[in-house]
Amino acid sequence: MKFEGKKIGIIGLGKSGYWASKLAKSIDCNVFASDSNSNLDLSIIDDLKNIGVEVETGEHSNRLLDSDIIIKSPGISNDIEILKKLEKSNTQIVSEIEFAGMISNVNNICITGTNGKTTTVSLITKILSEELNVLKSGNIGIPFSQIVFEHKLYKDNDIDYCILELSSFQLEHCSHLKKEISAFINISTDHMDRYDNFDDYFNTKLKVFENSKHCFFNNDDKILRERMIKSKSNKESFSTKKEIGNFFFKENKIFTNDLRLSLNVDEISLKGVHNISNIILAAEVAIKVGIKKENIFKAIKNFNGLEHRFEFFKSSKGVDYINDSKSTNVNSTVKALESITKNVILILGGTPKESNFSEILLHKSKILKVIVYGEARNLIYDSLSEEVKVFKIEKFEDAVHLAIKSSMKDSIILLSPACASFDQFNNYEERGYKYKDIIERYCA
Ligand code: UMA
Repeated sequence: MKFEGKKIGIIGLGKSGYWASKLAKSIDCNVFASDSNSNLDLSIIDDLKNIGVEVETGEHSNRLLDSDIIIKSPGISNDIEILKKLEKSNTQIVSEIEFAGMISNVNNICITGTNGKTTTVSLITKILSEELNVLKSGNIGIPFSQIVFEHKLYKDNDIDYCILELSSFQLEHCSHLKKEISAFINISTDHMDRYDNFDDYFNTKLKVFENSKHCFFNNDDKILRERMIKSKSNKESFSTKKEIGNFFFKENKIFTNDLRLSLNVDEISLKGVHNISNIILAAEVAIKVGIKKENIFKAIKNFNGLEHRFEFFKSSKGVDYINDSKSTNVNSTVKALESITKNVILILGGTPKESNFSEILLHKSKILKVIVYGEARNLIYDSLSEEVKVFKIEKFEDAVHLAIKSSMKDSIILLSPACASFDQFNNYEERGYKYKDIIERYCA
């Protein structure tokens, strides 16, 4: 598509809208960017105005209706008034990812799923970097438009692959993005405030497979497996079991199927049984692009895992501390519990995204006590208190102090909140840092 001279309307001026504006301007489009917030950071507005982008804040005016193409930021719901008007007038609406993909000429590897996307994308990036020139981008926190703009991915370039983490939000209004490889790593309920029902959420994620040469789904995920079989999909699957793919997991080791190489999980810093599946997918993707098996295992061994994701960060006086603040849904907390055998003091709470927490009780035998905090505390108390000891606390800090006070030798304090952080923090990172700070001070 020829973009030069086109009128581009951008909705939302967070990271995605800012970089999409810069990218659109760099290819000589007329750019009008609009954000409903009237208190945006002035340096962002000045920066865009200086390169000739027109900016409005505090509303989405009808001026957007005069656009040839609209680029929508992922966090913006499709229900807002201006988007309804734009749809009525048949204006083309694309996601920021779709827009950057229309301009770039790089090969994409796209990963979606409910939990573990960022870890998997980071691990794939690490493994492929052994032999290739790759970049990571997307929901991981680096807009695709930024990568395309900064590395001029529309001209000749030396980038072999861009590894994109795609959220369901980013897959909306995204139907043409070309992919060399795509993978759907798991599915459980999330973002029900945005979608009408689970199927709506699932089908949006399924779009990851559109325009993709190789498609992988996780055969060990019951829902994914059943739905793929039903749809008679001819997609490839990956699994921790021997019958499928090039790698398998047995007796604490990851093996190549020819049994030539193996890697003991105790040698890997990335912890958690749920991550075995992510490691195997990363290895399958690496095989597909021709990375040597020796280099795959070397990179897995050297990968340190990510902060706030099942992060074992401290061991002191016989107590282990795990920061899993990124766990913002019930399924993710259940996965964390699967990786621990006993004596857990579990901190749950924050802003609830679901109403039923009872799946956590699958692991009740490992739980010494649960401490619930914040907005979700009554909801979680009602779900769990008949079967495990639950203590209700309002403030996060007090909940962490209570967990410390209740601990004894051999206990594990696990922050895996199963809720968003927004009632008491700006984001899950802030919550994770607060947790680590309280514990570091206590242990000092
Ligand atoms: N805004 C409007 N109109 C509205 C609503 C909001 O103009 O009606 C404006 C806000 O004032 C704000 C901007 O839109 O200035 C925010 O846009 P955004 O929410 O899309 O945020 P970005 O900064 O562009 O970040 C987005 C992703 N955010 C969301 O999907 C909510 C980031 O994922 C992603 O890292 C980034 O693009 C780069 O690709 C974050 C996230 O929470 C980490 N993702 C969800 C998740 O992981 O669960 C999906």
